[in-house]
Amino acid sequence: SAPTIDVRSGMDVESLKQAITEHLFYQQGRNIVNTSLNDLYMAVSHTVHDRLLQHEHKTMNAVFDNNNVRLVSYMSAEFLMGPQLGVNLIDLNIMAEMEQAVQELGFSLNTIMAQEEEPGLGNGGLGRLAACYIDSMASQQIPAIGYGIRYEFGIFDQVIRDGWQVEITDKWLRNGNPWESARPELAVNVKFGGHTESYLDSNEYLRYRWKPDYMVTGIPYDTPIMGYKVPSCNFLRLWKSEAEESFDFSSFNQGDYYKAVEYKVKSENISKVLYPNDEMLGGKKLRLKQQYFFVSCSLQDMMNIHLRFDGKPQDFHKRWAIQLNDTHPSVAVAELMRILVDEYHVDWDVAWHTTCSTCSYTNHTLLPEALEKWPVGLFAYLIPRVLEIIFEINYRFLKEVSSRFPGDNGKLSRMSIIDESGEKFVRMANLACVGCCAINGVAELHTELLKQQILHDWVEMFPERFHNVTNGVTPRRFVVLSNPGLSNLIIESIGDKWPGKLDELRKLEPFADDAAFREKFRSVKLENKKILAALIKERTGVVVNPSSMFDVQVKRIHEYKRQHLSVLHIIALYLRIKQNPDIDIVPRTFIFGGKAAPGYFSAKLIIKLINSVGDVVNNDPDVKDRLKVVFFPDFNVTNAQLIYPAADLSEQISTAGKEASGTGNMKFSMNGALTIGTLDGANVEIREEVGNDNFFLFGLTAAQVEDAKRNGYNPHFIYDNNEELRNVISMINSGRFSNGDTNLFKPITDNLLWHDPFMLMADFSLYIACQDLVAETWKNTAEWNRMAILNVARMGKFSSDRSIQDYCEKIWKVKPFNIRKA
Ligand code: 26R
Repeated sequence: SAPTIDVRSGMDVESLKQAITEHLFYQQGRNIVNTSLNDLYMAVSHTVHDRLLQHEHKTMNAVFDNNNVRLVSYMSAEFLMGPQLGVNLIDLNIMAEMEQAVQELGFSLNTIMAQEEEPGLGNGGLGRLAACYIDSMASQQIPAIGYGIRYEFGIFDQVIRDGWQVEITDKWLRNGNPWESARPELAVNVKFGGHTESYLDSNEYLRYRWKPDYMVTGIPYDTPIMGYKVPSCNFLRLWKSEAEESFDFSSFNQGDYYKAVEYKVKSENISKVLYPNDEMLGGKKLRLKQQYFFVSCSLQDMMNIHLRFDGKPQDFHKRWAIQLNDTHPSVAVAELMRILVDEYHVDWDVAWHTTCSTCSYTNHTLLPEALEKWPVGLFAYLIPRVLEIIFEINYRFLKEVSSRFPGDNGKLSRMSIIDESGEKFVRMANLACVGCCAINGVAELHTELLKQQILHDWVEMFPERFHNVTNGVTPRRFVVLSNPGLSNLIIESIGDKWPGKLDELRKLEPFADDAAFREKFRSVKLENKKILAALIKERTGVVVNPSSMFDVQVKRIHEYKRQHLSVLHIIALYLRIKQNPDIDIVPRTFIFGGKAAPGYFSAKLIIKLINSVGDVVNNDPDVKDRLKVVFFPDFNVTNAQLIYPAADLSEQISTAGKEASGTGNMKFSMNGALTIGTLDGANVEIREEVGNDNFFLFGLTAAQVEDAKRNGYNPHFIYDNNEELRNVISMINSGRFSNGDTNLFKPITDNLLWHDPFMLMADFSLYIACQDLVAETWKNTAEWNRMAILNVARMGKFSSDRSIQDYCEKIWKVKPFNIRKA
């Protein structure tokens, strides 16, 4: 019988074709014979978006019909979403149908998907984690909203010119965004500047009100977030800032048109651009405005939702669990107090109980320079009422501290929300710790170090608040979508339940000993490497050999992550070849990728070093193509999806104790790369899971790093006593990689020899020895693939579904909400 075509919701090929054709005509004004690729991408995406909206609508109706659900609010200044079309097709389970529909229209789905400009609204790990978590919340049927900022410009695009990073503005919205819907009817206003006054209300209670200088309007833009093969669909709600319409300048400055335009520009600037991290933000007024803007918009929105359920303001915590993704949204603690106390006249103590019961805080870094603090003066100027509330919170809190720890003034000054050691600052982590019922680190080691180091006082005060939730990543995007070859091989062998239940991968273990399976596994990897090799050729001009070992380090460029340790290894190998051109050496392709913060000079110089070493090594005839060094430009989610599946070796070589968790480490391992790594972050748990024999471990432990520093670490002594290391450093200083310029890389080598805060010298020989073992192992193909298959089989723990279950049980106390049963 003929298919019944349902243009808006049909999932069969005919309906999809019809829907695409109609969107193409009525939305893009094109027909299939004269369409551009982008118009076609838009039409396909709108077709998918229609179907998502129906699920979103049903989910929200079911949730709003049920008075007892607790919703999760995941507040994050960053959501590094990556392209949307592919994952949505997987979640809706219509990849094959869409492939066919598009093919019958005369196009290829891969080409259409490649057209998408990803929303790069994050820097790296923290933002990508937020994206994995909203994916998993939907898949676990946890009713949740992701709240953040709709940056007009996301993380900059990176191009490489003459080996240096150049930053290009990310105009991700220029061709339109088919995934979002503006919801102007849900707009809210946010106050800035001005002063506060007290007054007596009708019951003669002393109250405070805030008379702002101006207000800014937040317009929400919603993007549906579909669960994997479940009917639930949540959404991401991002705020765009605009000028408040009713604000009447003429009443202040008669007809001052230019002043009014200036106000409009100032308002729109708030959501203009994402700040790169690793940059000192001390005086960045706009960044604090961004934080307060999106937090205030989100809390007002959440209160509106709560009131729609007929909730009382003081019962806010029964409706909402807020997760603060690092301290960036931690002003929420004070803003929620302001809303409850000033706007709904809830008693302070009741409001405080509500606030603390609502909020939880995740810490993502131990690096002291990333601990946010804002000058008190800036707070007073921008959000004066919020500062008063912080003072009141602090006053009451410090009384509690001094009664618990009488006479301990050190503790008092360390735990105070206000840093009074010099110029006064508001310490955002302290605000979060005071006002949150749960505090967590992102890997076991990280949580332990947090408790011993930066949050030690807080453990003594509130031991029950501390938890660990080890990070995870979504296998839908990072295996099913990125690596169809491997996915199909796994499905052939153990069925297709694993993407929603990653522990199922354990069933692959026996296949590690099956020579025929290993051969198929090897050939999938080889195909992935060929695809990447072609892309490398296209993007960098470098020709690489797909059968060489792909040794990959992709992540933000940072000294603590030690990309330059890998460079020292490359130079050591190069020297071995120069000293003995016929040496038997395992052919390797070193692939680097990652952005450096625009103001982080050393990180940018490391990029230049990688490219400079590549120029020499790749073109030296003595090397005979046995070593290649590639810097893959513009590492982002789209490129990442092509890189992880093609990796043989994953470099996770941060100084022990510095990487909070890492999540790239998980993505590599799930795709069958072996890891060379230190005992840092989640590496520790990955090794535990995959087995010590299937992980290349090297380097000092976090405790040894601390000891070495305490006992007067002397990098130059190590250098003096290691000939290979001396030769490597001399080669850099000789100008060999810099056309004879002996100064270019001096900042790097001098720092290593005289300071070396990240202990490269201490770990160098251990790393080289471990890399030699990697090479030996690679020579035994069967053994290598056996280990790689066991890595894939044992990664179940690192699905973000497991992380979300942990948050639900330990922290949010929420249960899955099955909309079919509701
Ligand atoms: C305050 C500003 C300077 C700033 C610094 C650092 C803003 C943002 C960051 C990014 C940090 C917090 C980050 O991305 N941390 C990473 O979080 C990941 C997810 O938990 C971890 O896997 C990763 O180890 C950690 O570096």
